Amino acid sequence: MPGVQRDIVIVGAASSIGIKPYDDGSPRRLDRAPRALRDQDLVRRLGARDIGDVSPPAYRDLVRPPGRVRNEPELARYLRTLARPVREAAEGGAFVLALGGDCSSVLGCLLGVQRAAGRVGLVYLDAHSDFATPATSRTGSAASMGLALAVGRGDTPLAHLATQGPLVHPDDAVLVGRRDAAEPWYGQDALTELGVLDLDAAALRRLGPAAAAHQARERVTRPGVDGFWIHLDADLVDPAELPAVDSPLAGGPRLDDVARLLEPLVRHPAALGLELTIYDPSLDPDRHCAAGARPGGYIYVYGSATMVRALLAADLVDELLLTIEPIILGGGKTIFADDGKAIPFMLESTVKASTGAQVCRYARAR
Ligand SMILES: [Mn+2]
Repeated sequence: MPGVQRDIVIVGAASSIGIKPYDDGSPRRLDRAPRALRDQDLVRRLGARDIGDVSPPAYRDLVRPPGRVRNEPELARYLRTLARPVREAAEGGAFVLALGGDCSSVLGCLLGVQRAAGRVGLVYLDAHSDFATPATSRTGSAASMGLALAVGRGDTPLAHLATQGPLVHPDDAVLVGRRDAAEPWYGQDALTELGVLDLDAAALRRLGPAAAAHQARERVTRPGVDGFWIHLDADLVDPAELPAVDSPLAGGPRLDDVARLLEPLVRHPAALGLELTIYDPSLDPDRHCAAGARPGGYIYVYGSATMVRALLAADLVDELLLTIEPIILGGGKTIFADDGKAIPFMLESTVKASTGAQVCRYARAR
């Protein structure tokens, strides 16, 4: 941003109370994400001021209350608490970087910046619409309703956190990058009906990241809108690059395209801040996903089986990410040379995408 340097304030929204537990019934550990991200030297690299974490009350609704949001009163209390430091930082003119946490933290951030700035717009970057209501959500996770609750949709106090009206008017909101067409319970049918601009994954591919960012920015910087907030769910990034999320969906943009999408947004003077959600360090034991956000940390090479085979033969591969698509008929190429030499790899993690593809990460055993 030429000539303008803004302070960055980092706050940890270290909470998982807005999202369903793991399959074993224990609460998710997204509360560990702010620490894992700070461990990547984030504060120093951004020259930011770190004001620490806002921690939530204990997880109560391990079993979903029928037709309701899990941990509803706890979450309302938590979001109001999170809003305070966000408001203070925004009032001081800083760009707020909130490290989540689950997607419900967008509501606390919006509450904070709305109090500081007035009428706020919202750019919601997510693989999912998060437009379910407590009545229609499959999980009872407020995280599956983040955008809906922000624009006042749903019969719950969480849709009415602001003193008057919704946190964001639907006309001031844009959803970018959703690819959840096969999962109608995210409430996507109501997006256009309510007036939210819906730039889905196909639109994002067609426009390219720079033009999509431009359209989103037009929407949230119209006269009368005093500033805007950016929500970034880590699951926007293709799971081949960033598998450490709870509901991965194949077919997303790569990290460098996400950076191209973000840059014109975060650099705009009306940008109030950004919250990063859903990154789960317990699905990323060696922190390679966290490190992926770090320039120079890794070199990623995408290529055909032939290219992978050549790199493997030269023993230049530290890690293999294989996206395995189920097929009924057909063949394939082997990625290993047929010289009989073993190159040992260990399976580190495996994530099933909603399309049925299996994303497996192997590390070279040395
Ligand atoms: Mn999502």
